[in-house]
Amino acid sequence: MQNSQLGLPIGTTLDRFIKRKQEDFPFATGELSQLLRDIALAGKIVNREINRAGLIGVSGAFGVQNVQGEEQQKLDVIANIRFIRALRNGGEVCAIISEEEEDVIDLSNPKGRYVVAIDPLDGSSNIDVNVSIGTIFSIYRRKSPGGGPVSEEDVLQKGTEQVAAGYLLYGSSAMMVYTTGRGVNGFTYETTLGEFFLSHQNMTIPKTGNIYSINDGACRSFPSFVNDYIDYCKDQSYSARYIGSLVADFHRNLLVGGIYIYPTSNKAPNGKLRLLYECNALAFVVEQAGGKATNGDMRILDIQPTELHQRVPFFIGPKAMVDKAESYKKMAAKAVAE
Ligand code: P6P
Repeated sequence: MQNSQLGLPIGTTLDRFIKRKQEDFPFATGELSQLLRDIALAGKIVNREINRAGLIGVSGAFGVQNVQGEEQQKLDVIANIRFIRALRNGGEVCAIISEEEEDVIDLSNPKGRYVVAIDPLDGSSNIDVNVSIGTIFSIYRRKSPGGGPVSEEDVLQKGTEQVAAGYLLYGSSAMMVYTTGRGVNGFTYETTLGEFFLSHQNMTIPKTGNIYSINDGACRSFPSFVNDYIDYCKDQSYSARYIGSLVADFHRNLLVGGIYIYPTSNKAPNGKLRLLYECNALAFVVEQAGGKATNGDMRILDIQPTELHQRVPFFIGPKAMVDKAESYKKMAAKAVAE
């Protein structure tokens, strides 16, 4: 073995990266850095629970439906508790919007400058079949003056107001991917050291791709333009890849190029995915990686939320692929107008 191979650098930890990037923000006071660390810590804990779910009796349904009318899995509840506790104890957050909570959680923290919208465990129906799942988070600044209760203006903010966003992926390896508006970076969890290490620096989505991700089983009730686009993908011999776990599907498409679509359907007249704690975060990440995210008509980040658990149709991927899908909507509208 050459000397040069002895003591190879182990790379940059998430903590060191956050601190280094904080220096890019001259007026940063370290609170956002601490908040990102709090999220990473909760992610480590949830990852541990997921990895041993089958052994400690926390797989399977919890036996309660959440506000969405979806069957809560035990790990949904555990992840929700873990992230709320980490954010509350971290002291940087004044309010939390969670998929698993009907109302905003006001932490009554006068010092909390940030609002966090989170899907604690997305894709949890896949837990028992050992398919990758994830956590999705958005971070906003509090708008109203500190000290009083949080207000609607703090909670229903456009995606353009995000100061940071990202996801944790509990997959073949656990990862944390996030942006603070200056590019996207990915960190892989080294379990023996209990640290996230920088593994994917300045992530950019390919200009195009040959993967399309959509639940084709629902195509009978898709808008016609969506089926026209799916036919186009088939004519191009694209690959259909759909795991049924948004974070896993998005992460793959971010790395190799592909479009993910959750359109309106009979079962989901406004689409299924939630604007505040699923779509806005991934839209921020994909735009920072050079991609695009719309509801089929307008930029996701420009949508003014009107309710906490608002759903939107979701088209996300390389700009060229999203534009192509939208061109079929425009053609369909033109045909109707003529
Ligand atoms: P369907 C999981 O419930 C989720 O929110 C996403 O992770 C996933 O992409 C989608 O729903 C799957 O929904 O209707 O295709 O089963």
